Amino acid sequence: MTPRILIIYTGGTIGMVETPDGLQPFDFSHLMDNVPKVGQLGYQIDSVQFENPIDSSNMNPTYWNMIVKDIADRYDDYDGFVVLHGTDTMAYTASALAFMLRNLRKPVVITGSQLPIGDTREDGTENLISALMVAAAKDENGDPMIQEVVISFQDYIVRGCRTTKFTSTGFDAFKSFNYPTLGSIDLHIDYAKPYLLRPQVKLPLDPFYNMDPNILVMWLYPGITEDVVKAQLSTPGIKAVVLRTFGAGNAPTESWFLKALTDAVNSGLIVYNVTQCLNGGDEQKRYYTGDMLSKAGVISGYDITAEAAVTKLMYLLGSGLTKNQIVEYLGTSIVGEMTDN
Ligand code: ASN
Repeated sequence: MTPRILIIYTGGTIGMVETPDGLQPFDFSHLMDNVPKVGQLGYQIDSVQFENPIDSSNMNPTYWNMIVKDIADRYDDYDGFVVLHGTDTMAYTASALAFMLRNLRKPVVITGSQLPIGDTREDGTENLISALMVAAAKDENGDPMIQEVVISFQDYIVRGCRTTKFTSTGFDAFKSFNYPTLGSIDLHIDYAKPYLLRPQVKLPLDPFYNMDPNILVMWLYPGITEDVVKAQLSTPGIKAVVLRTFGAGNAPTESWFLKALTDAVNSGLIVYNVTQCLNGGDEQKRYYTGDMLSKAGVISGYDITAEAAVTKLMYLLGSGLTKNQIVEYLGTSIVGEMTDN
C-alpha cells in the first residue's frame, strides 16, 4: 500500500527566505520546489499550510488548535502526519499536541531545520525526507511504528513531550534528556521498540481545543527579591505557576519566600516545581530546601521538561477539572511526559 502522508506547513526556518529585515517564512510551494527528491519516496503526499506561515516564536494556542483541527479533520485519510515547524518553540508544540490529540494512534512527526531548505548548505532536505519516512513506517503487525507525537531531527527520533531545544546553532538541536531516544537516523532508521508509546485503550481520536494560557513561569536565581516574587505571584488572572527551581527541586528557605508561596497556594494557585536542570529532576524530599516546598503545598514535577509542564498545566486547567484532580494528574504521566513515581 502506498503510504499516505499529510504535511502541515506552519513556517519556521525550513521554508524561510532572506529579506532585508532578516529571515522570514515563505510559502510551501517554494519549499517543495527545493526538494524534488521527495517524489522519489513514491508516497501519496498532500499538504495544508498556515495562510501566513510563521516564525515559531509567534506560536500560541490558537495556532495549536489549527494544527489539531488539520489532523482531526483528516485523521482517517492518512497513515501519518508531518508538521513542519520552526525549531524555537517546537518542543512546546510537540508537548501541546501530545496532550491535545487525545487517543492518538497514528504518527505525528514534527520537524524543521536550522538552515533554510533553499540554502546551499542546509539540514532541511534530510530532516523532511526522514520525517516522511518515520511517518510512513509500520511495525511487524502492519500497525504504525509511531503512535504518538515525536520530533524527528537530524540523527534522532525523540518523544515530543520529553524534548528540549538545547542548541541554537547545532544541527542536532533537540534532546530528550530524561527518556531514551525512540529511534536513530543514520544509514538506517532504527526504532527503540521497548520505548515507543502503545496506547492501552483504542478509542477514537478526541481532539482538545481549550488550552488555558493563564500560567506564570517563575525562574529563581540567587538574590531574587521579595518584591519581584510577590509581584509575579500576584499577576492578575494566573491560575498556576511553573516554579523553576535549583538542582533537585530546591529553593531559598527565607521566611518571606516560603510565606509568599504558601499564601499563593492558599489563595488557590497551583505551584508546579520544575528544576532548571535539563537532566534529572525534582526530588523534593531530598534536601530541606526542597522539603520546605512540599510543606508549602508545591507539587513536584519530577523529571518533566519545562515545555511539557507549561502545556500540561494549560491542558489540565482547560479541562474543567477540580483543583484536586489537577493536582493528581500533575503527579503522574498522562502521555509519557514524566517518569511515574
Ligand atoms: N526562528 C526560527 C523558528 O523557530 C528558528 C528555526 O526554525 N530554526 O521559526
